[in-house]
Amino acid sequence: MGDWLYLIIAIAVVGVLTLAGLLTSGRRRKAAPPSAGTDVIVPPPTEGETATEAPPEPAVDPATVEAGPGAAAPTLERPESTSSRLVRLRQRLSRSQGGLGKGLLALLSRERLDEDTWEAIEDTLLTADVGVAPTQALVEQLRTRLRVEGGQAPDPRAVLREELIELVGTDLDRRVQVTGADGKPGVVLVVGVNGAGKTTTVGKIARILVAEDLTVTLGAADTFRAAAVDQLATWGERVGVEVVRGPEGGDPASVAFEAVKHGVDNGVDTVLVDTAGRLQNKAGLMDELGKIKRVIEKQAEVTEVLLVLDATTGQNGLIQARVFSEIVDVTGIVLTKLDGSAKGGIVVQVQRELGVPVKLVGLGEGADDMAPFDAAAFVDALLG
Ligand SMILES: Nc1nc2c(ncn2[C@@H]2O[C@H](COP(=O)(O)OP(=O)(O)OP(=O)(O)O)[C@@H](O)[C@H]2O)c(=O)[nH]1
Ligand SMILES: [Mg+2]
Repeated sequence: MGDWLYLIIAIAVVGVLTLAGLLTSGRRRKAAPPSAGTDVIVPPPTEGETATEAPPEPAVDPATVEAGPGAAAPTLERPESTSSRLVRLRQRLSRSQGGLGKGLLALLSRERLDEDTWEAIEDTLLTADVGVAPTQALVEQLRTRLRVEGGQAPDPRAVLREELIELVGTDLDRRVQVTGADGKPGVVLVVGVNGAGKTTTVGKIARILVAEDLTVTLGAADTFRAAAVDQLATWGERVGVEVVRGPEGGDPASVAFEAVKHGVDNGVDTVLVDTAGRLQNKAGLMDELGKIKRVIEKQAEVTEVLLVLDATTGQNGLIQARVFSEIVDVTGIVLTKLDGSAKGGIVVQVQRELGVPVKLVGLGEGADDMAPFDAAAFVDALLG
């Protein structure tokens, strides 16, 4: 009798476990699309490969496409929709940059715009990193337009808004080129100095693209630190995006090459390539960046080179910008950490310096805290 009881209990336990297993794997299948959330491991380069710019061989073998931890993630996150993100981030921009706008407005609204007041306006602009030449040009414009010549006094707010929008620029193409031609993916290369926010930017852009129903592959071409690859992999896993990675200390150009090859072979819309942080004065590392771009272009055109600049670094950011643009032909700027800096004027300076538009702004550490840059929206946030 006792034996029977044990047998029945054993059968019941096995039955429940099997059922539970079926349910969880069923849920997993539903949560992760077949190609999503996997890591693609680039085989270590063969001898001598790093020294040449020949496309790394062999191509990713299907056997090396492993199910990464992402495949086991029970649910994928749904990135925030564009409309709700923009409303939220405009408020945040207002919070960090509002002081500048309000300060200027208060000065311009004084009864008498005397020399002291104009000087204070100039100081306010310079403090916000607008830069000397743009500040002088703006003050000159404001002086002319706000001069009371009989009749009615012009509205300082309207004039300031117009002039600021003009200064930030409305005729620049700020779209990020994320799709390619001839059925190939768009390739976005993300570069910048250490800690500027590159990996975060890659992750945030991936989420924006996923929210827009584009397919994405990430290339972890920061091979210096294992942690860097894991950081990117986590971003990918959360939204079911594949990450192509290489061995630690491996050749970043081969990882970039394999990522783009993987994107081409699988017909994805966009390949985003994260790179290691590098100081602009380290020639070897800067050369490596040039190589990464050239090697990618054996597979597909690099449609966008985004330079990530930390808005809190001020003038130093401008020096970086100049050197990076000489090496890789920067096509757009991502200004990060604007939430932690009142110096939004850097937008004006860096665009002048490079002749390249600010295309995206980072406004927080949250996963969806990135917005496309728009001159009018920026100025409106400034003026509150
Ligand atoms: N507040 C704020 N923090 C940000 C923003 N963007 C990035 N960060 C933070 O900045 C830190 C560095 O970001 P990473 O993306 O790791 O920077 P990185 O350029 O990839 O760094 P390296 O790979 O080490 O060169 C992280 O703590 C991010 O959360 C932003 O827009 N606002
Ligand atoms: Mg990084």
